[in-house]
Parts: sequence; C-alpha cells; structure tokens
Amino acid sequence: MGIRQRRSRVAMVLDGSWEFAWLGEESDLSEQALASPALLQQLVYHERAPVPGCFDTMPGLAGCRGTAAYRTWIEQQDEELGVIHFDGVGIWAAVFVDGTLMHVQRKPYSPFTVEVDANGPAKRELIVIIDNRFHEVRSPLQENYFDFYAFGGIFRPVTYLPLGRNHIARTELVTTSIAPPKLSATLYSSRSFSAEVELEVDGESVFAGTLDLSESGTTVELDLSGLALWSPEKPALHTLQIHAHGEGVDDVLAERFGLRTVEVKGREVLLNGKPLSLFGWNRHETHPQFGPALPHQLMAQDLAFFKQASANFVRGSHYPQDDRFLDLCDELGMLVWEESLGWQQGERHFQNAEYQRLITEQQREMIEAHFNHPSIVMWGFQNEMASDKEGAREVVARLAATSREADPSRPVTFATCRFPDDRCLDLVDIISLNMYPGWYAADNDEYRPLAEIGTRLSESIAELARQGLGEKPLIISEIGAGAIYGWRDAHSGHWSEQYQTDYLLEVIAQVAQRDEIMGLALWQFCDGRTYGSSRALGRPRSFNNKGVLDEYRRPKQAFNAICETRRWK
Ligand code: ADA
Repeated sequence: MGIRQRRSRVAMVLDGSWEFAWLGEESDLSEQALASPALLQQLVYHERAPVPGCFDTMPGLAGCRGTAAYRTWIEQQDEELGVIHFDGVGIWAAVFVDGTLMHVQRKPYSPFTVEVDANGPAKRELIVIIDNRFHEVRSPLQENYFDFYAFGGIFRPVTYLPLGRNHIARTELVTTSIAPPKLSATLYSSRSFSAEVELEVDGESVFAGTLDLSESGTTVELDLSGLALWSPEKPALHTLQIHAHGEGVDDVLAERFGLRTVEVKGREVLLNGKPLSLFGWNRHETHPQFGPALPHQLMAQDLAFFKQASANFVRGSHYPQDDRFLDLCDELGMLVWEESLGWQQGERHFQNAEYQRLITEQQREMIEAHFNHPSIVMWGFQNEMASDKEGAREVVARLAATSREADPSRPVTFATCRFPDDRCLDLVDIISLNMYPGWYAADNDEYRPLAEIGTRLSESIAELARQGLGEKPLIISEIGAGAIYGWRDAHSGHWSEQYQTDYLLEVIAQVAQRDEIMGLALWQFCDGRTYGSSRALGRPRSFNNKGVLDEYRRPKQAFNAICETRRWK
C-alpha cells in the first residue's frame, strides 16, 4: 500500500459566542432539569455569552449567584462517536445533548469529557446548565469561606473530537533515562483492540508493530538518543505522533513531551540529576474582568512577569490549572506545583465521605489529564488542611497514595500552616510550610517586626530537625504581606507598597541564607477577588491584596524591587 493517507485527528473548537439565558438566583432548574430534561425545551435564550467565560463578571450579572443556561450546536459528519472535552467549569454543571442528560460536573476546575454517539451527519444540540451557588451536597469542593472568589461559567476551552469507537484515549510519557534519553510511552485506548501502531518522534519513526491496546494501557520503551532534554534553562519539547490503524481503527494522536527526570534525594529535588532552587509565586487564575476565564495573552503576560523577576517556579494555587497555562510553562521552562482544590479543609470534611470521594477523584483526574507536562514537578493537595487534627492523617495518606499510584514519577507535597503541630508531614516527599511572620500575629494588637521573619525560619528548620523531618526538601510555600496598589507611605505603614517591599526583600534575604530551604513561593503574584463577609477587615476592597502586582497586573513597588535586587541562590 502506498503512503497511507493518514487521517489526522481534527478537533472542533466550540469556543465562541454561545446562546445564553440567565435563569436567576432562585431558579431550581439545576435540580429540576436533572429530573425532567424536557424542561430545557422551555428555555428562551435572550442573550449570548462568550465561552470560555464567566457570566458573573458580565455587566448586570456581577456578583450574582444562580443558574445560567448555555447552548451551542455540534455538526457531526461520518464519525462513529464524538468526545466533547471541557477543560474546566464552575461551580456546578449539567451537560445535555439533544435534551438527554449526559454528565453532571461537581468538581470545579477539573477537565472532563462527554462521549456522544454519532449516526451520520447531524446537528446536535449541546446545552450546559451552570450553577454558581454554593451547595454543600451538590458542590462540596467549593465553599464561600475560601480566600478566593468562586466565579460561575465555562471557564476554559470546549472542544469536540470526532473519533472512531476504537481510538487512543490518552498517553502517559515518562522519561526513564536522560543519558541516553529514554522514554516509556504508555498508550491507553478507548477499548481493547489490536492495531498496527507506528510511533514517530519529531517526524522520525521510532517504533512500528502490532500492539494489543486496551483501557489498562500498553507500554512501549523508546530509545531517543540524541534528543535534547527539557530543563528550565533549555525547555526542549518534542512531539510523539501515534498512528494506530487496522481492522476497525484508524486514529492518530500527537502528544507533546519533554525529556526530564524529577527525583527527591535528601534535602534536594533533582531535575535531570541537578539540585533545584525554586523561586516564584503562588498564582490564582483571576482577573476582575474575566474571573478565572483568563485570555491566553494574559497567561503569557503573567509568565513574562515571572521571567522578568527571574522566577522559575509557580504554585498553581489552589486548584487544577488551565491546560493552556501549563503548555506555556512547558514552553518557557517554568516549574509548576499543581494541586487539587482545597482551602483549610477541617474535620467535617475528613468525615464527609462524598467530599473525600470527589477530592480523591479530582486528584487522580488532574494527574491523568496533565501527566505529560514536563513543567509539572510536583503534585499537591488540600491547601492548609487541618493536618494537626484527628482524621487528617488518613486523608493525606489517601491523597498521597492516589497521586503516587497515578504518577510514580513525581514527588508529592501539601502546604501546611499547622506546623509544628502537624501530624502528616512524614507522609509526603517535600515539606511545604505556609507562614506569615511579621504580618499575621496571634494578637492583632501585637507589634510584629520584620525580624520575626528570620526568627520563624530558623525556629521552623530547627523544629523540623527535632521531629526527624530535617532530611526532606523544604519549601516555604506561602509568605507575604499586603499592599494597596498606589498607596505610597513615607512611614512604610501596613498596606503601603513600601512595607510590602521591605517585607518581601527581607524574606528573600533570609531564605537565601538558609541552605535547608530549597524553594520559596511568595504569596502572591497578583491581587485577587475574595469575599467581604467574615474577613472584610483583613481584605480591603474584598480583595486579597498580597499580590506584587494588582489585579490588573500593574506592578507594585515590591515587584520592581524584587526584579532589581532579588538575591537568590
Ligand atoms: C493562606 C492561604 C492563601 C491565602 C493566604 C492569605 O496561606 O493558603 O490562600 O488565603 O493565607 O493571604 O492569608
């Protein structure tokens, strides 16, 4: 047979202007439509809304909580089935195709897919009901005590993949050696079938043969001698092209990857065998006009600011990240800590079986979806959970095990603010401490000098050693101070840009002096909307103002000072 006309997999991008209906703050359609989808036929779409987008940043809907309906259409041709991929929605969603309930999404920020049958050319109706109200049963992962605002909408891209019933579902690509470079490629298929498989890397054939593919995965070991490694300094990327064809299968999938290894050795995290020194920020996906539905250009701008400050590390606080952002991190050599959704979960969550089921599911799904991003160097979970309380150990053990089972190739961690009373740090590979010496104090009338920063760091290091944890890598995963953009004060009072500058330069200087600390993630990259309510007095403007840029990415004095004088290892 001559050169086979290989079908190239074509993804239909569904982003754009969808029909839209705001159903109000009292609507119970979210519940009713699940019971009787016929109700959807009564919907009248008066408006249109952008996807990706958040309806509660649109004029007239800012701050509203209730139910919205989005609708678009999918043109099917000769495919055997279609897979709709949602990269992230919030807070809760129900997906209907031609009036049939296909999926209920209860995990904000998680990617998910909906499989649609195909029977020849057809125009299929896709309706997504979004509810951005808090609901501890329907959406237990997102609560309004978190210190970041939960928006509502279809935050991230939606694509439609016309496929055969037999197709490659996903891959897991693990660098097993860097000298010479070797890659272990595991192919997961939609169901069990045998196929002629050809693998090409950057257009060069590296494997050809018959494989019995299955949902549990089939692994091929590839010797990729001569290919460049991925590193922050030289983020070389390669493309694995998978062609599977034969009886009942004709599929092709391209997967980008980077050749690099990550391992923990004593107090070091090694990338390609070299110790890492991590410096950067915690970053929320947030903007006053877009919520978490950030335009691609803004993501690129954010990372340009990281680079301007010679940062090499971003903690995706506190939920699964936009895949496009992770692509940019791969391309720019920005190292990533990615974590599932969490914010100070406590004993009531430990005892909530449904919460535990969903968060464990989100952890596994996040890892499977983002497995091949070389920029991700560690998996996290449960930010600032009550890890000093009864029941915490079981939760950390489960999430650490879930992470290691899904991906043995990366270390796991979680950020604690309970140290030295933590009960769980021996269960993770990397110790990550959140602390705010010199900013928060037990007694709000207490004077809190910047000298507290060095003292707290030294005390923490000594206590970790006393607890037998001194031989693990240590990251200061959150530390920072607030500043109101534009507030310049000769007295360097709290909330002034000067105070924040003094604070952060002291942090960097103190951390840089301590070899026991291999990573620093300042809190936080840019200001982000939070809630007024209980913490209004500590959140002027109902924003978390600890960004070194404001919410519109206007640099504060601290950012410029860090760029000019940052001393790092
Ligand atoms: C905690 C939390 C952050 C933020 C920070 C703050 O460390 O993890 O999300 O709320 O405190 O600004 O106080």
